[in-house]
Amino acid sequence: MKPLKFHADSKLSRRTVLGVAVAGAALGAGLPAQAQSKTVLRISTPAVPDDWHAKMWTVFKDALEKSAPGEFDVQINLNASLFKQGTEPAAMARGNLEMTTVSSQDISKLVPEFSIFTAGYIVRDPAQQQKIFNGPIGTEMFKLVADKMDITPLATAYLGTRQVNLREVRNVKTPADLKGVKLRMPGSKEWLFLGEALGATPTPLAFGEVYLGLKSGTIDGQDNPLPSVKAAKFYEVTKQLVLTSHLVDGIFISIASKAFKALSPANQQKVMAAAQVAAAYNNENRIKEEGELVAFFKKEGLQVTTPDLDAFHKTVQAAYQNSDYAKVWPKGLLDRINATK
Ligand code: KDO
Repeated sequence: MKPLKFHADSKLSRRTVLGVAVAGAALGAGLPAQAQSKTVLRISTPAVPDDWHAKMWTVFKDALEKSAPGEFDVQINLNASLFKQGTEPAAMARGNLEMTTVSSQDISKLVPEFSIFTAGYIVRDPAQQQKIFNGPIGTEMFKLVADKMDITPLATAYLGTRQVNLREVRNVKTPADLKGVKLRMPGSKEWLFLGEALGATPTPLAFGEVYLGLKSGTIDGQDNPLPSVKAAKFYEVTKQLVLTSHLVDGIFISIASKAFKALSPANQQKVMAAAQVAAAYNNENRIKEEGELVAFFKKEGLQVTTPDLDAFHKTVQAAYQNSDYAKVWPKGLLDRINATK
């Protein structure tokens, strides 16, 4: 057997690689034919186990097992244990990963037109988000993704509406009040620009390092939707939530196009249907929980404040309109998004 090589930028552990080798040896040792022909779908996500977009992968796996019994081996890797946050699309392109949820920010690196969905205060609410991505705009934008990234988006999951979450209580009415605040953002320029547009000093950090960053004080705050603030326990190490509602965030359940094309048309349909069931499960639970969490955080002792939303809208929107991002937004797309009701 050839020695196994570790890929420089993957987080594949020795244990995982050896696991594959052992499984291979076991197959050779005579497992039933059906087990040998299972299609492996490796999933990697930074989501923590308690968050809805982590749990939705089990819903995906169960749905697929029901519609195509014994045909798929769905391997769910949470907490960025297989690939680092943001490196999943590259891993998919190399054939080292089959599925993930891709963010608009990660898509924008290769499809700059998509950056319209990274801008604050563009998408209004989760219902509009579903209409946008399940309608003609989604079809056009997902075609760009498939053409330029070799990945196929299957369903749109609502990640939630992002809010600012601070270590120490601060009087935040307008973006000017966030001046000098080291606000953790995920580590790409699209995310950092959002932090800057909010008036803060954006500081890049992977999701898995945020809890400790807040605890130790290397960052002053972070932004995430309320269900993630709960699931990742950020409320334990912060004192305030500022309800800026600056980004109605979405992530796209996606599969590497090569892996998708290798499936029979019937199984393509089943994978797509399972992704949609998973997204619906996430969306329903997340929307419900978002409505309940302010009470929970108050009970936990956090101050929950609402800033001057008009001031935030104006400042953030102006920052994007005057940026290079807006220059590559397809002509008329903003109007079409606004007209989606
Ligand atoms: C985050 O790092 O703040 C973020 O919310 C960004 C999202 O695109 C997504 O990667 C998410 O983290 C993870 O799934 C963890 O919830």
